[in-house]
Amino acid sequence: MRVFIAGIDGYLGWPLAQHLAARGHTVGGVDAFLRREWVAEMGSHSAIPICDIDERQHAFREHFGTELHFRQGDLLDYDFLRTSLQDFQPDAVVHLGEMPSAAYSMIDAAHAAFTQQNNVIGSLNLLWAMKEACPDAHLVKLGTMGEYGTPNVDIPEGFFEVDFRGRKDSLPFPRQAGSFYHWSKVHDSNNTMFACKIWGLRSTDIMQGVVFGTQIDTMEDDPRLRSRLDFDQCFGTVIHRFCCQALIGHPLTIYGAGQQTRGFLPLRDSMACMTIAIESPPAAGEYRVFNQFESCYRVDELAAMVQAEAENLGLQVCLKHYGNPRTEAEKHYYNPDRNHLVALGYEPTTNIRDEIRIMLSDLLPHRARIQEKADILLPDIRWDGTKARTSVIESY
Ligand code: USQ
Repeated sequence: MRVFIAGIDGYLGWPLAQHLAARGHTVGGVDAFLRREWVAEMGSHSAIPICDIDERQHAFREHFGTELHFRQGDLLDYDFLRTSLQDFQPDAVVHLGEMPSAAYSMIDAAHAAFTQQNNVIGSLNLLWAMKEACPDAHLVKLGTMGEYGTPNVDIPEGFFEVDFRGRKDSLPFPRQAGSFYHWSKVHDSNNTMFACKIWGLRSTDIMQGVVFGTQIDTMEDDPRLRSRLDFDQCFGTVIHRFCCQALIGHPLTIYGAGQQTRGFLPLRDSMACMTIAIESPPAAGEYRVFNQFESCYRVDELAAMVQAEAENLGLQVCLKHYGNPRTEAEKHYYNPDRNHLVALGYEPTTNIRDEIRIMLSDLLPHRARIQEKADILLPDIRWDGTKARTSVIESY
């Protein structure tokens, strides 16, 4: 198949390009390198050094014996996007080209507006560009489990049966997102569902949990094939931050009670799941939703697992509870379904402890890079709009 990846230079995009090429697909994509700029704006850098796109293309050719078709540009530039799709003629388009951080979207009015403009209008452009340039292609759209929030009932995959005043229907499950970023994904889902309905586009909307990990099999030990790994308060997700903190002797920053529960997924499983979606497209006009995660964990359980694995490496690790900069439920019910991918053949590949161990040993040589940025580890972006660095809560 010909697969076009929007956001091909990112944490997920770069390994996905490799994973698909290794399976014999032709891969192309676009990127405006904004992720590199946002992390720099946070005063940080990737813990794992990454190459520029020229070197990445070179390594790609060497390893997979084929070209990575790449163009630099922004999804907000409609003509660029439509022409890129027109020229590449994809069978599938994977949309990873959005601003992915909840915290970044909560900094101030400008960052909230940027997030929604970038994500919602970029995705809308992609829908129109696909309609005009490749209407039969399958859109694999990266959404987030965070669209659903943390309701006090089970979470189905996108839709649920409603029986109301004697009539029944299958309706979108209510969305209760927890940041302006997560709401941007809800708006995308609505627009995608509508485009499938009116134009006959086909789409898989992936509600993905928090992805973690440093490796997929194609990377072998070539540093040019490695993906980025962030640890700042915006672009570092919780397991990544805990692993980086453990390596430099910083307390693991559990926000609040630490009983917040989320779905988590190793990077290699994320690749496998997106590939399953790509290789089993829906019918024209169909909009389907996959919940994509391996297992659910509480934040304090993750901290304990990182601590145990780091101590096996001879490191001393302490866990601390900090005032939660976010407005979120710290103790809640969480029971999402994930049956659609399993029905199509998804089998979890690794266990989380093994993956944490691999991450720690991959990050170990880069301790100095993490240490260099140790002063940006404690968050100061708060959901209430104020800005003050959080501190330890002794009462937990
Ligand atoms: N957390 C801590 N300490 C930290 C960092 C985070 O306790 O140092 C807690 C947060 O309060 C939250 C949980 O860990 O309860 C997860 O936070 P996160 O930053 O790892 O993930 P989140 O903000 O939810 O966003 C990430 C990705 C986003 C994706 C989402 C999937 O950045 O792109 O959409 O995970 S999900 O969480 O299922 O919505």
